[in-house]
Amino acid sequence: MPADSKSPSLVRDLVTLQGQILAQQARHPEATGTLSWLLSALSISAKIIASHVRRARLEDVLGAVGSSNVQGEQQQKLDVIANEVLLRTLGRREGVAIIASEENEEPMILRTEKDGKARYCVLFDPLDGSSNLDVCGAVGTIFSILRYDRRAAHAEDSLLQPGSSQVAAGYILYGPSTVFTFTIGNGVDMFVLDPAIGAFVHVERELRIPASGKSYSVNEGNRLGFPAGYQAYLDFAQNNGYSSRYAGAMVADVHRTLLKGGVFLYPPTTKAPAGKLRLMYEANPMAMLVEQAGGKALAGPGQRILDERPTNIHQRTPVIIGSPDEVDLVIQHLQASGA
Ligand code: P6P
Repeated sequence: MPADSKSPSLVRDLVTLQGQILAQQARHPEATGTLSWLLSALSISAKIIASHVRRARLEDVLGAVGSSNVQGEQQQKLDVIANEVLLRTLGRREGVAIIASEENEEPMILRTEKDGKARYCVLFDPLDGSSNLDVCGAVGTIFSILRYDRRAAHAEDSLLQPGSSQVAAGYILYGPSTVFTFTIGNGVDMFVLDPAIGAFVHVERELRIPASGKSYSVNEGNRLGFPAGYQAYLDFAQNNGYSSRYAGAMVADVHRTLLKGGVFLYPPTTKAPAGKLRLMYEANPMAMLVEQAGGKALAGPGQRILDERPTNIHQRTPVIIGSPDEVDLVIQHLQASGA
């Protein structure tokens, strides 16, 4: 029965993630539903991971598991759990050909062109910013979806596509609430998990990032290792009343930048000359989201992140991402210093 004007507003206006996925599929008559199934697997994974994050201290799954991942970073127990959850839920979807995770050196080839319905590759960082867990800080999952390239000489070559080829991208932020933000290339939608009904409820439709915002987000502990142009930009920002906000988790910092405006930076440093953040499953998905919301995402002057042709699924890139006016200001300082 349709909700009428006397229904409680939640019922009247309730749009869930599942509903939005099906509504977007309905707008594409040629769609087979494979992408919808894939997105619903990500939604279920998000709910499971969120429940583990909420109960981490209680279930004593905090702290390092004693091993380290392909990045040489100490794996937190929840990294491993989140990785397993995603591998299992996505692995069951017949449309998924290949899965690549920050936590695994090699991609997992689940299906090939012989398996008829193998249509997509999914890359993800299962628990971005996981070191925040011990101090109850925000963490997140970042995902990127590419078409499986049946013509690729080797299955994993399907993964080495530029970010502009992404079919969909998004993140889940596990903070005071659990937020699911994604795009399939026609705008950005944001949902918040309502634990009372176990569904992600639509809260932002076709989200637009503010054109500007006097806020920058960078680890200033690395400042002395930044190229001169970045240091000149920080001098400019600090002399012009900018605020500094840094959560130490890309998902939290980019989420705030999307909603409030500003710029998130992870520059090259002397320790990490190519930057720290990974192109395929951190920078590319965030770049697609921010560009879809009207923002900019560059690795440096004239270097659009989504145009980068990858050579390795774990390669890193500098990141300058956020409001168009603010990204332009960073680039102006880099160009003025000859960076
Ligand atoms: P730093 C988390 O480890 C991460 O990969 C991103 O989520 C975050 O933006 C960055 O690294 C933080 O790095 O060097 O400031 O601790």
